[in-house]
Amino acid sequence: MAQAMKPMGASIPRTEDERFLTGRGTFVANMLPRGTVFAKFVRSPYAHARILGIETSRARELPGVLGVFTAADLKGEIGSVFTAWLIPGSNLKTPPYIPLAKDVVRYAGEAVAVVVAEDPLVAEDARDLVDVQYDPLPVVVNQETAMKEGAPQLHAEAPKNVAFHWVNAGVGDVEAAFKGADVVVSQRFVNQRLQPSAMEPRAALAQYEPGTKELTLFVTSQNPHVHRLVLSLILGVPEQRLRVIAPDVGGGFGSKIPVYPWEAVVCWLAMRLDRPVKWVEDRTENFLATIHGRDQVQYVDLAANKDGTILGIRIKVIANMGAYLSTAGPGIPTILFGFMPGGCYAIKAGKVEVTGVFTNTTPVDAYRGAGRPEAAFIIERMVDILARNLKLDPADIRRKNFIPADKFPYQTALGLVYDSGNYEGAMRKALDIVGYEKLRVEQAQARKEGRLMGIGLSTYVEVCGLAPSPIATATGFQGGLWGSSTVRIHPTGKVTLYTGAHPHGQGEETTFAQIASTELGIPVADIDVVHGDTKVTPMGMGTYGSRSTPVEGGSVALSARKIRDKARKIAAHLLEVSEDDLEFSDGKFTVKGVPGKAKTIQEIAWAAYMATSLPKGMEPVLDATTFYDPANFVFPFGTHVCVVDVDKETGHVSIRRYVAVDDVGNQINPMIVEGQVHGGVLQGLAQAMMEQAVYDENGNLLTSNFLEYLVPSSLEAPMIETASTVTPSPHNPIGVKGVGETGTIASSEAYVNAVVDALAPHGPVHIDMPLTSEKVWRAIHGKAG
Ligand code: MCN
Repeated sequence: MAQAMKPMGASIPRTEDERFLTGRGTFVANMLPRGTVFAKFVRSPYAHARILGIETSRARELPGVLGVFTAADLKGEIGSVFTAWLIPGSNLKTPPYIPLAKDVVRYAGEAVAVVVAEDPLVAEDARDLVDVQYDPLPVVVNQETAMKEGAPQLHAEAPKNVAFHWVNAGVGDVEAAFKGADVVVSQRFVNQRLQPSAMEPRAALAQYEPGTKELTLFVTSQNPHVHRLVLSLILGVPEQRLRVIAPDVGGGFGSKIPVYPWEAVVCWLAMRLDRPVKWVEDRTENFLATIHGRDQVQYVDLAANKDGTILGIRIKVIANMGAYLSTAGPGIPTILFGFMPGGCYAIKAGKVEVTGVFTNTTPVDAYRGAGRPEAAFIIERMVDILARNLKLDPADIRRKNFIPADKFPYQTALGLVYDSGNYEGAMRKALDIVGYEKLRVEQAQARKEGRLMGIGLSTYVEVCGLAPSPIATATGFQGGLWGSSTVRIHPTGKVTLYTGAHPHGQGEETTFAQIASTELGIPVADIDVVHGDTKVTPMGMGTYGSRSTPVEGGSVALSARKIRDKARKIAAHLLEVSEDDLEFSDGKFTVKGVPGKAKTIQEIAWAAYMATSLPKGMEPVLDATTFYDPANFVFPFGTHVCVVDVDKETGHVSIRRYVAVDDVGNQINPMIVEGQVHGGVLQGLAQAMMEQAVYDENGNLLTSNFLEYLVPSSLEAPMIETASTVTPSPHNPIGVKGVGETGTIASSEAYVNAVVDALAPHGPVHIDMPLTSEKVWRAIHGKAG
């Protein structure tokens, strides 16, 4: 296919899809080095219990079993995994999370032993022969109950199970705002627990080379360099001898950010047994022992004047952290949540208080949006509740309170500086597309006829592009958050681009090539993007928080520009003109006003490697590396509109229209952007419609398979109409904002607003997610839920 001259902005098909669609991807589960043996973990069926003894002899005796190991065998050779987000001023408690539980288990699914066998099925049989004697302890799964006097205690160092208490007092006087208000509306929300359901569960394969003393771990990771750093610390393996490779990874949605203790165990086993050791979890193990997301109880007050001007917001959150703190766990309900509940509005004062609580449940960490969906949900629901209270139109009240487009950069009451935005522009476009005025007329008619039709708006703003390091470390994050890249032009003019990102479905093998291609004029087809191998890529922080494009992609543009600058010098030297006489376009330096006098970037690459005639003192080759720490986050925004019809008799909700207008700054590949919006919207709708992790009072996860834990299929997916506005970010060299989470952040509240609007004026002010038909039916018929 002919190269589009400006690849940035073109909907080029994803280059990585050929191998994915033809079954040629390389996933850990499919790897089988010679001599591989298989690990299976024995996991506790109890949510809270003392371990009285572990009898392993029957398992050991099974032919083909190489060993059964417990905490006693590890003898402290593997340290605890630790949380990497030590929130300052929060009195954070960090009880140890040891790889194999020793005395007490604290959630159903915690590992107590590991079995290794020549065959995976033998390993499973042996796992079932390990006899663990438990003495069950009282269990608590709900975070509000866990804080009550007399509740079961998980960790001695955390009285009342409080893991931390964090306050964002904001920059305005919130109490004064509430005192001066005409109206205060208040609401309790439950943002339910979700189970990330990536297509590929977790897997790890470790291989040790005694000759070089190098340990290689193939693992389903979103951030292989972070895995290497943490594993080297807890295993004591020197970092330079630990190679982490995250090959193709089948989705993560945040759940493959954390370093899990069992990945360390697999490494230890490979060294101990001197055999490649592989562990692949099945879906039930995935649901029990891979992190969960969300799980907040939120108490919110919003103060306003009679005309709808919002004055202040006050929020108290009780966040369920699960039994232990996962890698980014404490940062989600605090740093990623607690600065955003002011949304798109010029609110003068706000305060957010968060208590993180230990319970006998799977640890909670980042799940697509991670804190920001919980924040957007609050403000967008509260604005609708206020509109209903004041009998104002939901679009009008939003318009009235939007931060005006000419007020950016904008300092918010909760302490962030938004980069750029035009909230009213995005809303106008969405309302035009959906035909808002007409829909309201139709709704009035429907109400007269006794039909339930609802229109829900969500005008969201998100913080993403996770960086910059000084801010990240000031919030207690134990690491810099910058982007990295190496762009290497080979003598033949072909390019290898190494990135610190680790795409696992997002498409950066295509979009990063588009960035480099735009800067260098080299066709996308000549640029290969390499990621995921700590031995060959520059140290990088990975893919999450919709950071790859603004941060890692920003670094790609800067590396390519360094090369272009060097190439310009070589071109001037070879053409015997000054650099100012040169123009660069479509991969060619031409001398202004002298047709035909030119050098292509490929010719310059050759010359740079031959090194026979380079400017005095210049190093050979065209190769540049950049570590890029941007000045600030980026803030994508938009308006989503959901239109629903609700069946009075059954409570069934049908989505009639779903319109998403998103502004992610400049778009590198609009087709990929649209794909991300589609996936994200469906993930947010899934939370609103059906997804929910359910524990019984004994801490058993009732939703431990896909029959019980419902994820949407194409049958539940509505037609999603997408459009965009473009407000570039000034915070990175390519003017981009992230898109990977926008859909999830915007869509749950658009749906809930629509359903609650359909039930108004007689229905309740709020229904907690998921809005199952039963709950909606009960709301219509005035029955308690
Ligand atoms: N893009 C673009 N123009 C922009 C912004 C982004 O063309 N202005 C393109 C990017 O170059 C990239 C894609 O859109 O190809 C997403 O980029 P970005 O917004 O930077 O997000 P990340 O790559 O950092 O991905 C993380 C984000 C998150 S946080 C979750 S969770 C998530 C998501 O991406 N998990 C996913 N999307 C996912 N998609 C798949 N298939 N699988 C997952 O696990």
